[in-house]
Parts: sequence; structure tokens; C-alpha cells
Amino acid sequence: MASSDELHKRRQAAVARGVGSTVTSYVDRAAGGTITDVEGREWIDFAAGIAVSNVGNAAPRVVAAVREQVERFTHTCFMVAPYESYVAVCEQLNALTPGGFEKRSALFNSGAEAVENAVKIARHATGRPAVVVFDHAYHGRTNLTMALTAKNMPYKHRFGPFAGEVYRVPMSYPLRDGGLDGATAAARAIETVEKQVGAENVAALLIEPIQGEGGFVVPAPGFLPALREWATATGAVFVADEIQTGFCRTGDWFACEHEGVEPDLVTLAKGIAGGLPLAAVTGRAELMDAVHVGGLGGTYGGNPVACAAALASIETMRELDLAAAARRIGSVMTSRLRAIAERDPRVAEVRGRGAMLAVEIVRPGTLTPDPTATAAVSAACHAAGLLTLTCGTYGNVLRFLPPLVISDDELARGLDILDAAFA
Ligand code: PLZ
Repeated sequence: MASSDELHKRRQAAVARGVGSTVTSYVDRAAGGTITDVEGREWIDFAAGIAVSNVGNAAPRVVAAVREQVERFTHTCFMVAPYESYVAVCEQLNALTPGGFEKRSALFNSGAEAVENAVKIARHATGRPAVVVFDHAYHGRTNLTMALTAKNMPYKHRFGPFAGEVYRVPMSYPLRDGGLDGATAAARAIETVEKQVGAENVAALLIEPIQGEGGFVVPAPGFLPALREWATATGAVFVADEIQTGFCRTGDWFACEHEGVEPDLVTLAKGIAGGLPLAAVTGRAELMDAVHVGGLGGTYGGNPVACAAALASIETMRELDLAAAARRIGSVMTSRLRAIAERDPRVAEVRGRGAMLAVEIVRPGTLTPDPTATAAVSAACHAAGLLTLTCGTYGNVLRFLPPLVISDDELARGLDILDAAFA
């Protein structure tokens, strides 16, 4: 087998520079909570391919379902010749997402594509143009979703001009907004919308219930419910982007459930299909069905192999109760992270929910972000065999997203490495 160094050289000659990688080791195989590189070194996985392999890598039920499907048929295009698994995935999503109302779903390939389609549906259903998004938001890399994403570097820099009718308002970010309570932070956001956009022009209010790439920002309690209430009162479509938070990651099936918020539309991807590319928009039947026949779709959306993987993943989450597993992982991790924070003044905050946790790193005694220290801790983790990711508008958040099937032993070993990396 070629070494990581050899593969890296080939990569540099063949792969566009704009596509980055967190580590320079190349993967041979992965299972459950570990990844093995081509050198035969085993890594503890605290990334899950960015919150994707919630059911574990190469999860047994997913592998079996994919194998079975790939032998029956690989593609017909649902828009040409439909098949049961697409319908079954939609039934599952309609039942699992928050809200007891009548729902419909449509399937796509990537998170960004799901977000684009949620905006299409909200605009079509309301006849309004504006989309309201938040500081630190991340919604994708396509033209519309770059406009929805907050951070310039690396996502938007020199890629404009961007799509119009996108308006950004302040987020609730307790560490950095002086600890505004949720209702006050929501009132601030709403005032901005009403002054700068006009409530009657808003098609969609789009928000990640816990922000992902933007820094695992958990809004103050009451923020999401107040926005939900405002959307109901003004006729804006409340869209929850649960692409990173969904599928048991935060200890519930979806993060909105934590405060009893029922979105009109939810965007889904990542954890949905155990690593196969699949995404969805699920939501109120009257909004979803407002769109004319043929108005939504795409060649590969709801590919049968990806649908088989999704059904197997959902079954795995249910049977292994991975929401409970996420809560368990969260409590083990939180106490270890708090212990690190207590002795290390660079840790300004431990935050997140379930198995979506992070630490924000600053210059001691200040709130000044320290991306250099963050990168150094991350690099020390990588050198010691723990795969971690960073995030945040200021690049100073170290985030942890283990597969929800990670064993107690793997979790403890990962946390030991992290502990030592801080030291
Ligand atoms: N919405 C909330 O987290 C993807 C992107 C990493 P795609 N986040 C990881 C990177 O650098 O590209 C994401 C997300 C939220 C939308 C998306 C977009 O999902 O499947 O990457 O298109």
C-alpha cells in the first residue's frame, strides 16, 4: 500500500489546492469509533467525518443494506422511475422530526442543496423574497448558501457576487454578548429584521439550533422559542438547519426538541445515512406541497443506495438508542472538559449538548480569541492519534463530535490524549 507521504505527493499533483484536509494521514479503513491509516496507525475519531458517522463508520446494518441494494439496482432516478425506499425515508423523516402536524419530505444530495431547496420552498409558499440568517451561521458553499454563511475566510473570499435578499442579524452568543438572556437577544434580532427588512417581506428565518462551523454556539434559553413565536405571528417560515445537530447528535433526535420548538421546515443531511450522501427538507405539508409538480428534484436526490443506508441508520439509532448514548457521551466528556477548563485559563467556556461539545480558547484573562493555541492543541491531538476539528468565526473553538457508538474505552483514551494535549 502507498504511504501517506506518497499519497500526499500524488494528491498535490492531482487534487485542486482549494480542497483542504485536517490531517495528512490517509485512511485505510474505519469502524465504529476508530480510523486506521495506511501506516496501520489507529486514530480515535472525535470528528465522525464532521458529524456524519453518528451510527459509527461502516456500521454493520448500513453495510448490509447498502450491499443488498447495490446488487438490486443502483440508480433509476426517482423522477423517472420511483422506488419504495425513497418513500420509506420520507415517511421516517416525517414521523421523526418535531411537530405533530402533517408533513412531506423531499430528498437531495448535500446539506447545501437541502438549504437551497428550503429557501425555494419558503419563497414559493409565501410569495416573499427575504431570508433572515444569523451572525456566525454556516449553511454551505453553493452561491446561495455562501450568501447565507457568515464567515468570509475560507468560505466566501473572492467567490462573490453572492445571491441577494439575504439579511444577517445578531445571534445569541452568551459568552460574547454579555450573557444577554434569550428573550432580549431575540428582541434585538427581531428589531433588526423589522427595521431593515420588514416582517412582511420575510420568506424564511433560517437558523441552526446550535451553530456548527460558526463555533458550536448554543443560544441562550428562550432565544429559539421567541424567534419561533415571531415567525408564527408574522407568517415567516421558520427553518431549522439541523444538518449538523440532527440524528441523535445532541441527545435528542433533533436539537429543536430541547426547547420544544417546532420548525415549519427542517434541513437534514450528514448523520442521516451513515456516511452516504443524502439530504432532505422535511416540513409542513401545506408549504412543501405548495410547489408545482417538477419544481423540486435533481438526478441523484434520494439515490436508492443512500436511501437504503438511511433506513438502516435510522433503525440503528432507534435500536441502540443513540440519543441516550449521546447524552451519556456528553456527561462523560463534559466533566473531563470542565476539569481541563478549571486548570487551564485559556479555556473560556465548555459548551454544547450531548455529543456535540466544544471548548472556546482565548488569551488568559480576556475574551480575545486565540486561534494559534487552538491549532496547537489540535495538532498535539493529531500527533498523539486523536482526530479533532476546530471551528468558530475566530478559529478558536476546538470541537468534539465522536461517533455515537464510540466505546467507553475509546472515549476515555481520546479524552486522555486531549488532556495531555492541553498540558
Ligand atoms: N448546514 C449546519 O454544518 C456542513 C461543512 C464543512 P454540505 N458543515 C460542514 C466544510 O468546510 O465544507 C453544513 C452544516 C450546516 C449546512 C451544511 C452544508 O452541508 O453537505 O457540506 O453541503
